[in-house]
Amino acid sequence: MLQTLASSSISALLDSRAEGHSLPAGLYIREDVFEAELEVFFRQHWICVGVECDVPEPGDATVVDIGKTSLIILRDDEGEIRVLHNVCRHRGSRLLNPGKTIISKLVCPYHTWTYELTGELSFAPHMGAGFDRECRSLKPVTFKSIGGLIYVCLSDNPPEDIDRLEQVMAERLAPYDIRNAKVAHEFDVIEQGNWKLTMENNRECYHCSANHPELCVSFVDLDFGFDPEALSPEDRSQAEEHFALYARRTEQWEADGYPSAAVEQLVDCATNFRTQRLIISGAGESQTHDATAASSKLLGHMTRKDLGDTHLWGHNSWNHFMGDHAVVAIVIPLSADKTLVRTKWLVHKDAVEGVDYHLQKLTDVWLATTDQDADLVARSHAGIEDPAYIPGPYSAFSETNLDKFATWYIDRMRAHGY
Ligand code: 3BY
Ligand code: FES
Ligand code: FE
Repeated sequence: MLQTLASSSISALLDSRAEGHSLPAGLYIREDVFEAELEVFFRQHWICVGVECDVPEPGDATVVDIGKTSLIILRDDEGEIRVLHNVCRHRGSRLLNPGKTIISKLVCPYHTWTYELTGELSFAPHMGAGFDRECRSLKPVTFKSIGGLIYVCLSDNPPEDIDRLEQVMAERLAPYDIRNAKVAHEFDVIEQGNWKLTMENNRECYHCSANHPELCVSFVDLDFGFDPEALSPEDRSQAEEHFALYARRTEQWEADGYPSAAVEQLVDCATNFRTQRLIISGAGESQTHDATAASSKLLGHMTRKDLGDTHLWGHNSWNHFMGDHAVVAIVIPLSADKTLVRTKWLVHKDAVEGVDYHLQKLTDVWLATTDQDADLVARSHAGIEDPAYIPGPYSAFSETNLDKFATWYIDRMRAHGY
């Protein structure tokens, strides 16, 4: 009963989670839990909200909404990225609507207060002689661009352990030059499920062979638990084979100057991430229907197609950086049972559609995968809403990262007073 009862405290729900098991239902379905999570995980932690190449030219702007907060990401006249709150300093009106636009100044539709692309207020009619424009700039948002991925933190005390992510990924992402890539395609889906189910689903490939025929052409599962005690003899020998293969490929890539070994910060931390250069199966080049590159112009300064897939997760994103293109997925919770998953496909900025790449080959694997995952998340959420749901055990073979996610989730809720 405790798992759903509206009267039990969030703290009691957190207490009731059994180690090695999925979370109690209330943590996935209750609106009060959802509101608490928006504050803890989407304001007090760093979140990924976009890529620099969403706004490639001065005057390009895009609006991203997270809960009641609306952010303007833009490129100013000097070519610098700015992230500003989408709240007029007069009486609070929204300045821009959601989505992408091109602007020379930010003009509030209400009473035409006008801001430069830096956020400075340059025009405010009829405000009288004593009015000080200088203290009415748009509020800036704390952000970092890590290799072209834009992370924001809405807290006054952003967690400092984003430094490790920055230090590791700046080097790993440099050859892909994501800052100067082009967004070839973007696709939004609203999954009918809780954001944690979206993230859990992404952190395992236990479901892949039964659900992702297109992705399985190129994707090799990455999460094989390696606690020999916990594994059956069959799983143990499969895990040993997997680790041996990874050890060989990783050693070769690293000898060639491409950092590849797994780096993870998944528990006992605020900023949750994991990266590893993954092996691509079959033709080995890219996540396409036949595992060959979709774009003949490689990303950034890449000269090889055989460098696998630099994989990166955060708690609201997952990314795959391959020789010819990258897939960036950003997760924004909308309500306890609705989650926006925004997927972007990036190619070299000079790659021409129809010449260097075809949109269908570029996007079809992840469009299919995204659709399949949306269905799985909806099924999972619906089952968890059923009073018959009881948290079930994670596989020690292929779901160890889910257990780490649940542990991190509970620790972070506790760290923020729950
Ligand atoms: O991290 C990813 O994007 C993959 C794809 C399928 C499941 N997941 C591990
Ligand atoms: Fe923006 Fe008045 S609310 S100008
Ligand atoms: Fe999936």
